[in-house]
Amino acid sequence: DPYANDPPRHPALRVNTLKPFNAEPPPELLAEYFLTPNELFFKRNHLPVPVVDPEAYRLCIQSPSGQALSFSLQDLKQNFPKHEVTATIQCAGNRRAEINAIQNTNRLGWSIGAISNACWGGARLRDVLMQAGYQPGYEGHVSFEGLDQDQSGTVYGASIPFQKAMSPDVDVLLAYEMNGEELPRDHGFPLRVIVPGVVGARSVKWLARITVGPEESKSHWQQKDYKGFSSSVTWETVDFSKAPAIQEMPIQSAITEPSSKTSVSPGELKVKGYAWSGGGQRVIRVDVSLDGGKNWKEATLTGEEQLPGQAWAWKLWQLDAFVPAGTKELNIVCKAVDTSYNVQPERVEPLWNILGVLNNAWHQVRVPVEK
Ligand code: MTE
Ligand code: MO
Repeated sequence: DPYANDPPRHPALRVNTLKPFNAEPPPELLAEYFLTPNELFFKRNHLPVPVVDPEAYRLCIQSPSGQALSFSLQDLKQNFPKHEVTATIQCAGNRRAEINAIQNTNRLGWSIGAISNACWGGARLRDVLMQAGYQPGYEGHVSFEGLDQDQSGTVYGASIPFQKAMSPDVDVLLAYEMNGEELPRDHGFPLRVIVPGVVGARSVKWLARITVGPEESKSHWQQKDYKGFSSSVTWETVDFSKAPAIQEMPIQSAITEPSSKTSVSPGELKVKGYAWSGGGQRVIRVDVSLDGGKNWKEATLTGEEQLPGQAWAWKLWQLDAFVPAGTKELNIVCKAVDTSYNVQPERVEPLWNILGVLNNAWHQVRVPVEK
């Protein structure tokens, strides 16, 4: 069993698949913490978790002249300033369950928990690339390879534009810490990439190798997955070369409380959730409706203040609502707005796509009201 060495996991996680391990925290725990505790942070693995000896570990980087450079963990911790960034990671498949309910994509049916937030600590990728001899001002891509592999030896890989990797404003990290602790095995021990504001798939875990070149990563996950298509595109007609790889993600929000599995009583009601936007765009407002979108109220946002264009972390939100006696059912809806006034689309149906990615429709929770 290639998964025999996977680490132990928290029992509260809702498991999507065991091998590879894919699991999300239940909604009511998700919005309890601005920084998601490491053991509750969602886990998205395509392959078995590799066993890595931190002493023997080396990060390989190809220099501009083609020389193979290698860095130990010690090098990365001692020779580069430690930088901390609070950043939310969201999987492109977050909320795929709502897409699957329209027509099954036969891919992981994530609910609203394929998203979590942490404070990451590590060396800036920019500093390491400069040390390796790279200078800003090149149009290519930075490709990452993981140490996780399938039985044929295929490793996980992804890439980001070189400009993003080198940007002093984007805070791309080679992280060895998560919420002040050593990076857990499920999250990439001993070293992972964190690309703030960008789809989770690019934040490569168990980082083995970095290469710089004119092309994007040749990996399946860069070329044949994590791309967005029109609803009309089928597996017979799809042309993967036609769509760009997802990088920054669109404005998103969801209701974590009350859950659709409960009922509520008339009187005071707390509605809670999260909101986040890609590319460092700040969430400026979350609107909440209890009647399916006829009447709206503004929620109160909480979270860390981050610089404009560097709002990498989600906001948690809360609305203190009142449910009048005699109400039969609540149809709670939320939608967020970011600093560019990007808003979430109302309906999920037009967002349906073969990969089941990028669902950011208004989130809806229906709950019965007790007498
Ligand atoms: N990196 C490696 N090496 N292997 C993987 O399977 N999954 C990616 C990304 N990095 C993955 C990876 C995907 S699709 C996501 S959404 C994030 O890791 C999830 O990060 P997490 O498990 O720390 O939440
Ligand atoms: Mo993902």
